[in-house]
Amino acid sequence: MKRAPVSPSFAAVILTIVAGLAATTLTPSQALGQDQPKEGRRRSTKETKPIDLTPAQVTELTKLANERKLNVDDLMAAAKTYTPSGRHDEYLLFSSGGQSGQVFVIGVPSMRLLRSISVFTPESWQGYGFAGEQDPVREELKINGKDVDWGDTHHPALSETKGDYDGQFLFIGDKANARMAVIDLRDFETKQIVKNPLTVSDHGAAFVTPDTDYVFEGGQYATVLGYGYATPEDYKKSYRGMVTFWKFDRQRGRIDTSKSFAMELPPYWQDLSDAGKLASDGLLFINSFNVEMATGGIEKGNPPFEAGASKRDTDYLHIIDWRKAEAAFKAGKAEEINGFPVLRIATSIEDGLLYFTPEPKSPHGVDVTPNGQYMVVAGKLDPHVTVYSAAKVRKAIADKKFSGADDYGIPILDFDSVKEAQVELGLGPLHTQFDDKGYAYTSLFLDSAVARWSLGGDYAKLHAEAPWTLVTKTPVQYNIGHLSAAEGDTVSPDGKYLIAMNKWSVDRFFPTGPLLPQNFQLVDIGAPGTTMPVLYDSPVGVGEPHYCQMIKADKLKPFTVYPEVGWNARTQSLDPAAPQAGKEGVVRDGSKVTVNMTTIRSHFTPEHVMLEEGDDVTWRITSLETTQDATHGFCIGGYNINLSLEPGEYTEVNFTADKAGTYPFYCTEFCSALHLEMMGYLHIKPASESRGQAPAQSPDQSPDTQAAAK
Ligand code: K7E
Ligand code: CUA
Repeated sequence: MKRAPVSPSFAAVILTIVAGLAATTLTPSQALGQDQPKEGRRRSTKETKPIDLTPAQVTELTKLANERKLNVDDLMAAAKTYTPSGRHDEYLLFSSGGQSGQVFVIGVPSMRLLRSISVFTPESWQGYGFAGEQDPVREELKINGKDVDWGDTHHPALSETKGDYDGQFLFIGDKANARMAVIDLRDFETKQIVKNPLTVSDHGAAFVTPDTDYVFEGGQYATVLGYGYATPEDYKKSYRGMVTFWKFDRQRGRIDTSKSFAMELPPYWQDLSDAGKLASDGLLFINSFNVEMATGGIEKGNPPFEAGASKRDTDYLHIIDWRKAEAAFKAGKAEEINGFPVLRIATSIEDGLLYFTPEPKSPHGVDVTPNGQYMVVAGKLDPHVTVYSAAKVRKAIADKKFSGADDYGIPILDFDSVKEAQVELGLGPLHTQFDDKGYAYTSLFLDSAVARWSLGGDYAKLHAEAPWTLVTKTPVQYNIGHLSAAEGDTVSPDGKYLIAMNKWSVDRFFPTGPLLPQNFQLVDIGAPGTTMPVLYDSPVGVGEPHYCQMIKADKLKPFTVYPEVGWNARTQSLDPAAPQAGKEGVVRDGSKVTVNMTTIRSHFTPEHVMLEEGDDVTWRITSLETTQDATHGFCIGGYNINLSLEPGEYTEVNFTADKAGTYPFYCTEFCSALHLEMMGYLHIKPASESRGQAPAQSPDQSPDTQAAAK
């Protein structure tokens, strides 16, 4: 093989670099990269003065656009979304991660993925669930003693103060396993997972009350509450739905299960939910379908669930007075099921906690307008959205305007007495969001479109259109599920941007085999009227997200490094057990061994750890780093251990040293120029040697003879 000659210019560059290095004496910390990067290196020093394109630049831009086959709309879209290096996004999107069990954080308008937050699925980059055999994450993920190491995340809920996002916490439900997670937005990490003791799966989770007093979790598929058993023949009698009110302790940043309770509901399939606010404060709305109580059985010649559950023209919108329910719970009116307090249906009727009203037809989303005056229900099989008035609901309850009661005796509010409007939008309406101009936006699954329509009442003065009318539709690609406008489910939406969360991407991207990514489309909703263009397609190839929420980025105040060296991220406090610099070492108490380790670029202390086979090991590591982004990893091969040690963080690992040998451990983040040298050895002395014998290595166990035997 012939070697390409080095060009004279390349040689010159190398000579210059070498000469430069020789002329500069690097300090040890420079050599290790421990100094903070210079300001100029950290932030773009890009020109931000107003521009005025010269004719030559216009010509150049036009040429470029034509070469890349971009039209004027494309250029405008690029200008609205392109985010120069070093510039931060205006909004953050917290998206459910569907079957990945995670949450994704995405910048808007750039649509750049900023990070994934591990929630229900162990994930090695974050060291989530890889801290040895008793990792508290893995323990928390167990259900009835089984490892359930994944989730189906659907609905993230940012914590709210007075109905507005406050940027402190994020909650998300696991539909597959009826769990709720609490994420602390100081470090974007999951702090708590609670398992619902009543039901197997859920769907109306997570939603919060306007001050985040409660995070509620509505069910979906009815079961026998508390993991009971009954055949389909006993469906009406034994199966039940539920909604659980998880009490949130903001001070501790945890759900307080001892102050949480649930309400028993009929075995309709409860679906999406929303908490009332302002005009509807104190109420909670939950959709349902399958009020037919179909039990399927296609294998016996019965109509399948999908047909049986769609027979009737209306289902029931559940209206719950959660403050009254809280009072009933505090008054001791709940009964325990599987150790969890539940308000029975009879109590709900007696105390006036629960009312129904008809809603057409197999509804999906219920969404409360920013002023709290209206609830918008989208019926999957109805081309309309139905708008209910909170004032009319309250009046109908007070006046006992009932059209009857359901099979369980729950009063049904007369539809015409609570209905405000019905707006025809198109096929397959699912979910609704709002902006600051008096418009609502509804996703149309079957039409593959986002519908903009005008609200009435107090909103009518904000826009030029007649109230309660369709204004325009923008096609999206394809089969949109949820949508999310900037702060579009709060008391003060921002408008500007909307995300269409499309289930199918079909031809939008290069096909990645038969499994294709989802397509998040950024839609410009800044201009009123009929202009509502799609600006950008962003593939999401890591799970099927359902809902996402978009928060103004400046509301978040995350740590850039942990506040103190030795910080325990699980407790969000300085941990007294964290090893300190100068006090590293191995402490032995019989076969219980504690390794006290610190780390800073580019070494671990100690570098050799001597253990004995069978030792019960507690390995504690403190990162002494205080520099932003100076993250180290720590892995031990063969022991399923990997940590992410962010600056200042302390973590503990537990395992049994049951396989003797000499194991390199190393840093798994490329942290510095001498990252590859950032390693050490774990020596686990065989038990036989400890007993003073020679290692029992028979010749036929050597790798060579094993290979020869094959
Ligand atoms: Cu419509 Cu789970 Cu909110 Cu999916 S759900 S789309
Ligand atoms: Cu620390 Cu690489």
